[in-house]
Amino acid sequence: MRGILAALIAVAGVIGATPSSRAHAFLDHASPAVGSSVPASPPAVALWFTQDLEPAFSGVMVTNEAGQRVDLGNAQISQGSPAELQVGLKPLPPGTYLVSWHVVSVDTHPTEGTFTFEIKP
Ligand SMILES: [Cu+2]
Repeated sequence: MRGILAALIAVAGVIGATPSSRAHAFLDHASPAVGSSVPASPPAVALWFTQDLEPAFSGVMVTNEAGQRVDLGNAQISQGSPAELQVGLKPLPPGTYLVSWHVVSVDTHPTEGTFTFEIKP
């Protein structure tokens, strides 16, 4: 038992010493900000992740309350900013919008999530 415990502590020590090797691409922040209200239709949604992204397997979609897509379908990793994903938006009326993202980080780990923002009336 004591041997197993020692081994576990040794493994934990190795993992703790190399945090970058176990990091995945999680959403760091976004514009419009997660859960925020904005006064006018933004031209695009931008998402910044905690790790660089694999362009071929990363995307983002924006839908309105009726579930209809309102983005321009042009999601792309920003040039010179490999941890930033952007997608253009149609001119939008006031309402609540759902941003759904899925990305694969350069360490090949997939992550996904959603958040909403509101355009005020
Ligand atoms: Cu990872």
